Amino acid sequence: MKTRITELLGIEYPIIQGGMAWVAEYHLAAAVSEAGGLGLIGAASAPPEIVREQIREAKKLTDKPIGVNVMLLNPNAEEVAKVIVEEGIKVVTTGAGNPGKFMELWKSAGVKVIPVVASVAMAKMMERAGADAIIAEGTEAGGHIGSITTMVLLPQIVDAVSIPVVGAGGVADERGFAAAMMLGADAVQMGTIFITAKESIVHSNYKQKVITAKDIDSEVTGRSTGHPVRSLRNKMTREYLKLEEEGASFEELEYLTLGSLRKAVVDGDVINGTIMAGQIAGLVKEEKSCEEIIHGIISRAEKLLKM
Ligand code: TUI
Repeated sequence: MKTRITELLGIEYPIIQGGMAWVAEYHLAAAVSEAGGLGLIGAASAPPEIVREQIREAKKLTDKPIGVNVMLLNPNAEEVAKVIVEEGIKVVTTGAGNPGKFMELWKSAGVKVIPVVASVAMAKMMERAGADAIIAEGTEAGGHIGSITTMVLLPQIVDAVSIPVVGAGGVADERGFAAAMMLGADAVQMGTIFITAKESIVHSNYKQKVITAKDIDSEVTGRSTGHPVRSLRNKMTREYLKLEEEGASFEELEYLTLGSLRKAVVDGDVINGTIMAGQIAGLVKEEKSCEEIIHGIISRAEKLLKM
């Protein structure tokens, strides 16, 4: 399946893995790339030397292209940006902000830059700044989110820019994939389904929460802080929302969630930890390998799109 994105990135299938904090480490990234998609290491809040090590480990497992996701709220983002160039990474996705100040560094090193955006205005700004493609992420997505749905965001961004657009938020099977392509996307980005991948190192308690989640089981916390985050409902989200309702300060809320994603992903504490996932978790029913996920979606989507 050839699209502008498969051509741009030199990958077999137009499927990009989300840059999920703690989840997107080298085993998952390498497995997604080996299966023909684009695997990414999520730099999240990791120190630059950890990112370097993750890149090197991924390269031991695959010769195919892998990318790095830079989370722009990370105070180490600048050093991470340099590590990416030093380690010869050729594609970067960014999240939670404007990557403008790193554009020159990356472009002059031949790195393809694909910012995640949640609005048309940001998409246009990124195209002007030299982005090679855009990921349009709807509010259905897990983690840090914007406010409009993939269904309405994606076609509006497709019309507003001429670079390729990747659809994200709410995609976990061939129907979502085909729908995004019909809305004008040249690829999709998926996160939630890869949390449950066999190659994902996420704690089994977390995977089980995703697999057993229903359609209405996610909650958005942090609206009051300007950083809304979607995760599965548990004691943590209830406490957070109660504090927000009581008008708690930014510091108080930050303190509650300090290290909470790690707690869920690494320790399997799905009661006090943060279980970031998209609304599509309700559709994810079993653990599969990255190859089964990607090849299954592509082969079934090819039939749907030929109808
Ligand atoms: O970045 C994500 N998802 C994330 S980042 C993350 S780590 C985190 N944890 C707690 C609080 C905040 C972050 C967990 N999940 N997705 C990509 C994404 N980017 N979604 C929305 C945006 C976005 C939002 C605003 C991109 C640009 C933007 O521009 C605002 C500006 O700077 O003008």
